[in-house]
Amino acid sequence: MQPRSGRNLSGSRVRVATNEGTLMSKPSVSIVMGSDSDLDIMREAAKALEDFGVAYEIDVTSAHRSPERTAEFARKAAARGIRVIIAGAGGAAHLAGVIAAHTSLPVIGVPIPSTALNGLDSLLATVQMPAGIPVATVAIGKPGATNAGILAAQILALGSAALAKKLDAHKENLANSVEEKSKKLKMTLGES
Ligand code: RP5
Repeated sequence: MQPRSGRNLSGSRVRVATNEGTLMSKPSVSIVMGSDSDLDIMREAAKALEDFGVAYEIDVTSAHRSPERTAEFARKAAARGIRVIIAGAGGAAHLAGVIAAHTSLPVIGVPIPSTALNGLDSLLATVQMPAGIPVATVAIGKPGATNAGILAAQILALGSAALAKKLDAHKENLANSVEEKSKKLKMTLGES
């Protein structure tokens, strides 16, 4: 894998692991969030992409506070080589939906639990899209952000056998970890 560099939210350069394939040689996933206060959760999507060697970019844009910036980002993303967009927002979470309205790229929405309603508001705002403009909405918070990263990798894997292989290995690792837990549990309970 070739390490590449990108920029994090504070503008510092970060190293991003990439694959040899064309799809992975420059950021093919864009992670955006409504506020820098969402970063703690959205970082999990970035980590998942790093685990699979998928290059990504990450930034802040808001459906409400910077509507022009958000629309421009969405309209230009495909031409820049982005293949999947992951959008996280909290509260009246319209970011993923607004982005989906301006692009035909697949958009994955991550509901952020950032208000007194603990993410139920964000979940409903993100998932309840009108027919015609899909947003693939994942679970609230960190598990959802992780799954957003994995789902983005799965979409890209349709065109990359190497990435598909990594995703298969991921599933095997999960199954193995359950076997380990089962053995441990039985030992704890004195059954083996
Ligand atoms: C949303 O409002 C953001 O996605 C964030 O989850 C929430 C709070 O934003 P800040 O007030 O912390 O900037 O638009």
